[in-house]
Amino acid sequence: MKTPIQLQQQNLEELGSQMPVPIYNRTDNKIGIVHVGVGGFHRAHQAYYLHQLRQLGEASDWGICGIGLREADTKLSTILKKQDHLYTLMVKHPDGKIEPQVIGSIVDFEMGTTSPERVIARLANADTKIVSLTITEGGYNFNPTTGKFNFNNPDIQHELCHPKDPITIYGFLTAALKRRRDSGLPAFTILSCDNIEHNGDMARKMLLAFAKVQDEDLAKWISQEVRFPNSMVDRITPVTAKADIDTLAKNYGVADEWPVTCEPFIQWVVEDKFSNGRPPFEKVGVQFVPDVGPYEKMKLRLLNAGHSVLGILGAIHGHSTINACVEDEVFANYLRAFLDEEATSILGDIKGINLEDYKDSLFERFANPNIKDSVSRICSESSAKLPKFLIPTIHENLATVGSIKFATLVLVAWCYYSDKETDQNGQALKIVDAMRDELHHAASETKINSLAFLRQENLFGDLAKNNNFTRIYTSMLQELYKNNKINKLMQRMI
Ligand code: CS2
Repeated sequence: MKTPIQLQQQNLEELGSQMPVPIYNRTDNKIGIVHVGVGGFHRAHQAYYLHQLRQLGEASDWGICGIGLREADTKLSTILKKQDHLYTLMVKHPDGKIEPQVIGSIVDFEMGTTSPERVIARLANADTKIVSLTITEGGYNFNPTTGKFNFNNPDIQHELCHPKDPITIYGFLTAALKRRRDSGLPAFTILSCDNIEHNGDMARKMLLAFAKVQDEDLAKWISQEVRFPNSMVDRITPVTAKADIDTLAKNYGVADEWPVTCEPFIQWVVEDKFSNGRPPFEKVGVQFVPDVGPYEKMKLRLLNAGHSVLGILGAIHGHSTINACVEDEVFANYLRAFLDEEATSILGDIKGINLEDYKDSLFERFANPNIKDSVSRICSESSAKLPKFLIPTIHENLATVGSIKFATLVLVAWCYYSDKETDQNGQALKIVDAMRDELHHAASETKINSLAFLRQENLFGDLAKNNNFTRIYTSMLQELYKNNKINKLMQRMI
């Protein structure tokens, strides 16, 4: 094998014979977007949209500076620096075709853990017009049941006492917005791109809750000047595997230490309310609508919830990928039943969307065998995801006396998953969850009290007190704990 070419600006011309590369000038453009939480998803989604615009000769004032606020971001920061912030996006088609291309829209990166002042300065820079976020469902720091800001978080306590030493997104945003206000600069837009219903409204509510305690006047200025568009984002982006890095080196002669893989599908629906301008994203297919609510709800309650249904049930059954789950007829039928009987009825009509077609397309996307999206990625941080993707559907169906059984079995399986931490064949599960210990502790009391897992009110609300729910939950739980196979329980229900 020829030595692969290092992915770097100076090698772009040479790499251009292997795959499409940026044809725009990356050195003299302004940084108009600061993005917090650069993971695979941001690189496959927003950064890709921007890259497409720049390839068209547009948006030269909208370079992206990535920001990492967690130690764990150090690795990507180091790799991106080495690669002049270039990376390869490998779009994987269901027929096995891979379309790689080099993305150049990220032009800088700063770490809040080691260089907080540089991060604040970047956010407070006059060129910064949008601060976008993919800080994950858990990053918003609110109690899922009460919807209130969690002031007990020790990092939040720290930054409230030491505003000059921020740790979380809230400390950094208020420090930067204060600096902008004091120097007469306009505010930036805060654009949430996380899988949370009304994500922009949520970001606003949480930031204002924090800012009010820190500085009442600043909170007032933020509430008047900062716009928080809601947005619905979509592109399945699995965790990069070593095999992807090897494929790039072997088949395309490119040495990229952290490429991103994704499906061909991409969607972004945004409310057109920006404080300080925006790139002409509509030119590359972004939809601007007055109210994102119905689109967000559809995506979260069908796609994301669908993922969780397959993920949690699949994990304890022993499936390791999402495509393996939908290839299994029992799982596919079960998912369809959940979507049709429990998730669709609460959505109502959505302008321009045929929900039957949308659900069909989910099956095609989940079945992409080339993506190999892992069940463990889907199950990771379930304590932040299920209260947004699945549990509200149960509450809404309980209120209207709709069906709840398909979603309930997922909670039962989640209890088993958290208790045993193995699948039903005794294989250890890879559990990644900020609440892993609490979940395990609560679930392990199930033997003594069948409702023990549900007593975590911050996750489940008052489900433990709802007899219509607990009746179904308890009988399913007993079946599963008798070691009946999950697919047999599922089969009986469809
Ligand atoms: C997934 C999402 O994390 C999850 O559980 O459902 O990451 C999903 O792949 C994306 O939201 C797709 O847009």
